[in-house]
Formats: sequence, C-alpha cells, structure tokens
Amino acid sequence: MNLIPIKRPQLSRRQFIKVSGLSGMSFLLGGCGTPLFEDIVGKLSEPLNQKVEALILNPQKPVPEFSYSQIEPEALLINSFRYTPIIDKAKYRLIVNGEVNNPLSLSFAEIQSLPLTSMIIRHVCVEGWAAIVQWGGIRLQEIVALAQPKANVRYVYFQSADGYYSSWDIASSLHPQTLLAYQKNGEPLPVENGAPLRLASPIKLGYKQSKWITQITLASQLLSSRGYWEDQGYEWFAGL
Ligand SMILES: Nc1nc2c(c(=O)[nH]1)N[C@H]1C(S)=C(S)[C@@H](COP(=O)(O)O)O[C@H]1N2
Ligand SMILES: [Mo]
Repeated sequence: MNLIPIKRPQLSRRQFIKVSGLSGMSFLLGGCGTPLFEDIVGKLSEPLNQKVEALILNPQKPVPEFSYSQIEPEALLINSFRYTPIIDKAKYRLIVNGEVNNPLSLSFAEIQSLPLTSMIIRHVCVEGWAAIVQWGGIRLQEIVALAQPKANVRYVYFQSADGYYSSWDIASSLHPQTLLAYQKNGEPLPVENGAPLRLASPIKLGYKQSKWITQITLASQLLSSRGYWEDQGYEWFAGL
C-alpha cells in the first residue's frame, strides 16, 4: 500500500549538519556503526521543529501505571488479523520517512542502543478483553526527533509486515508513554506479540497498537487509508 506521496529530499552533509545541529562530526545514518550512532543520538536535544519540540519539552500528562505484582501474563490474548510474519532481527530495518529532513533506516541493534523505557499499563481490546502488561522499548518521540520532522507534520502512519496499517495524531505519537516496544513482561518481545517492534501505549485502544512495524511515515495530512480497522468503520482516534 502506498500511503504517502513521499517527498524525500536528500540533504547534503552540510545541510544535515545544519538541520540536526550536528557539527564537526562525520556521520552515516543507515548502516552506521554503533559508536557513531550514539554520537548522533546524543545530540537529540538540538533544535527541532517548534510544534514537536513543544510536545516533547512540555510532555503530556502521564497515565498512572501499575505495579509489577499487577501484571497479568496470561491475559494478553494474541489478536492478529492475518498470519504471523517471521522477521530476521539481523536483517530488520525500521524505515522512517515522509515529511522529515533526515529519513532513517535503523537496524535492530541501533534501536536497542537508544534509551530503554519501561512501563506497566493496561492493553484494552475492543473485542472485550484487557490485560496489564509491562512493555520495554524506545519512546516513539525519540525516533521522530531523530528523523527531524518538518513543521507541517501532523500525523504518523505505521506499516506492518503482515499488511496491517494504522495512523496516529502527532500529539499521541509524541506522548511519553507511546513506545516502540521490543520487550514484554521483562523478556524479549515474542513474535506473536509483534517482534521485532510494536507500538505500546496506554492512551489508545488495542487496534492502534501495530505489531511488526517496518515503516513509520510522517505526514501533513490524513489520507483516505487510515488504518486496517479504521477503514472498516472503527473510530480513528480510539483514545482510552
Ligand atoms: N500488525 C498487526 N498489528 C496488530 C494487529 C494485527 O492484526 N496486525 N491487531 C491489533 C489488535 S486488534 C490488538 S488488540 C493488538 C493485540 O496485541 P497482541 O496480539 O500482542 O495481544 O494488536 C493490534 N496490532
Ligand atoms: Mo484488538
């Protein structure tokens, strides 16, 4: 599915250094060695577009979390509309593109080298079940910031390896508890639950929590294809 007419300017090294605030450092994103990648990530506090910066610097109110003893390891049912795609973590790439100045192609190792956030939240499926789960992963806001979004970004599209797709508003995407998770209840994320990478957030219903994410596209407009379930009449915002 082709969600977004992708306009992807290839910045020169000079331009990249300018927009990202990096200086005097050689870099290569997408296939770069980890030490260099860490240097780039270390510069995340550099200027971003104002709207994104405001949402990150004045974080939205966190949803209260649960304690370890409240985790319900058996309650999270597998809900997959199709098959379970098996993804080789060694070959995996997370593509981040669309309305960004710095398109990304991140390996699983690079994603894991970013700061790990853990949270214990309730997952709620519209089919009438819920589960308290611990998720560990990287905040989506870190990935968005790394990609240097343009000022017109308002939506985030997610594409999954099983053909699933969804879209979120930018504010929910930048919420401090919206994670790209690769751990569940302290263990590596099982493949049925979306390994290598899935969304996990206490502010949206289960069908917004895309599993097996391969591509994140920042967009200025909401298109007619908004999500697998959303396009069949399920509410788009789906807030909890
Ligand atoms: N790629 C993909 N993501 C998906 C789905 C799916 O079918 N494919 N189902 C959604 C629904 S409806 C729910 S409730 C949760 C279930 O997550 P789980 O299987 O890890 O419990 O995944 C969501 N993400
Ligand atoms: Mo669901």
